[in-house]
Amino acid sequence: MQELPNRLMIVSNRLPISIAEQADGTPTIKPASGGLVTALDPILRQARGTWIGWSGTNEADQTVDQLLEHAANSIGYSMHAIHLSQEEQEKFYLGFSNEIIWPLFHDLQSRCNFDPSYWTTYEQVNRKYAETIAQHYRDDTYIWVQDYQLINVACELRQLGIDAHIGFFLHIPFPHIDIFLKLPWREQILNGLLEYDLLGFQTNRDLNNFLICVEALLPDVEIDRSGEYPLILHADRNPTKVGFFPISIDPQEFRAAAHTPNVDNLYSQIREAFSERKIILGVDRLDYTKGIPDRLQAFSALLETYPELQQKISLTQVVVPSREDISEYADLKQTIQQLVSEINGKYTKIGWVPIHYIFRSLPREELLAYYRAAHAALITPLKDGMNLVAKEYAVCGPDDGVLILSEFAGAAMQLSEHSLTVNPYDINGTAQALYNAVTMPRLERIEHISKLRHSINQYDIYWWVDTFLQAANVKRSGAIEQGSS
Ligand code: GDG
Repeated sequence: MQELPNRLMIVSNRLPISIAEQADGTPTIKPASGGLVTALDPILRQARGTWIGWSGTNEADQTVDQLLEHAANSIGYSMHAIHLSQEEQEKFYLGFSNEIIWPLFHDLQSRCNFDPSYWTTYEQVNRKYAETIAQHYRDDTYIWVQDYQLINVACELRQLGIDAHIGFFLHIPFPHIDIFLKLPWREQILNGLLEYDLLGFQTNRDLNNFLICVEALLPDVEIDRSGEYPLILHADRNPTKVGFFPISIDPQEFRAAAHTPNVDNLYSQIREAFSERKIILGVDRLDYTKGIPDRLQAFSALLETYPELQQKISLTQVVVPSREDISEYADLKQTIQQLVSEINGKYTKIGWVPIHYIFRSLPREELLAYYRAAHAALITPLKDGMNLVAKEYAVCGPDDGVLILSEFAGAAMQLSEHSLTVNPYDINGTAQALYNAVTMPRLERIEHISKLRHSINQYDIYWWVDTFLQAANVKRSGAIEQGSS
């Protein structure tokens, strides 16, 4: 029997760090926060872990390697940086990843730019990741690759002769076959995915879409559905196990962080500024998948249809800048700004502005204070892998808050029964859901939010990590169980 893995290596597009300057100007590494890092941190420490990803700096900047080496002791596991040239950042990250896979997998094929040179660079950069993995990998390492930028990593590793156990988790949706077929590199992408031993999707719908594509496009493979997880069998390589593993948050940590004296103070300031008005909250990265313009129009339709709500309700929309180097994103920013000013121009009255628009990343404490102050969260992506904001609001928001959620967010699979679900393309339907949210009896609201919390407590981020690693036959310590397939 071959030597079995007992180390864990996480591979993601970006390393979970940011580089900050100290008071004297020297650069230093700051570990990033966030659900994925928090959940993986203890496992990486136990399993002599390694994290591989792009540092976010330019190719020539070698100081990051030294900084990472020094930081390893305080972080508790090692990190290794991938260096990307300007051209690679443009064609791999902005190009293939974010002008092809991202829009296509979110059902927005008209936004794709199928530039053939993007694929070559995508392959080349995935090879770069594989080469770095190969340098730091040992026979007993389990390699867990994250997300759509790195689909081809297992394929590249196999070509380097690495016969490791490799898992992959797709954080974004997997599209319906009618959309997937448009991809000029559809066979390469499917074959690339089948080089993994375990593939994880966010929802059952994504998993089924994937299986349908495999059956239609790769007639030589067979799917065995007899076990807990479907197995894709190939003639000439290891079987691929597939499953869905909805990602989540650490609800205890969020609740505690939302109730510190600093957040209490910010919360009071927000409540005072809005006096008795109800706050509806939207929080998104700047992205055309998030449905922000449609949402603004729905809010406008609410004010038009129910004028009695004017001056009694406000929308606070936080938009975090993202990918502005891509023209689609720069255009979206303009569209949002224009809609906000049109709606505010039309409805503002003395002492009341209908939309409070925040275009920047808020400090976490302020975001949590907004969650607590919001009567309802309006989360209406056109399509979303999961949407963690929905879970964060349900946990941190008021005990009688309301979640309004797009039926096309992965989170709806778990949370739709106790939220008001909407078709985000239906402006009047979303306006009606908003009306229902502000008029819903308090007891009903309390009951719904407590059921949402119960579900999120049960299926938290630790459940996600455990379930994936169990499916991979990896124990929490990182060791692959003896005798497992
Ligand atoms: C991808 C998939 C999937 C937002 N604004 C601020 C801020 N945030 C934080 C939120 C939340 C995170 O950013 C956003 O997570 P989402 O899940 O909503 O969306 P994506 O970034 O698109 O993530 C998605 C996810 O991967 C995980 O698998 O759910 O479907 O697209 O945690 O709290 N944080 C701070 N200030 C802000 O202004 N500090």
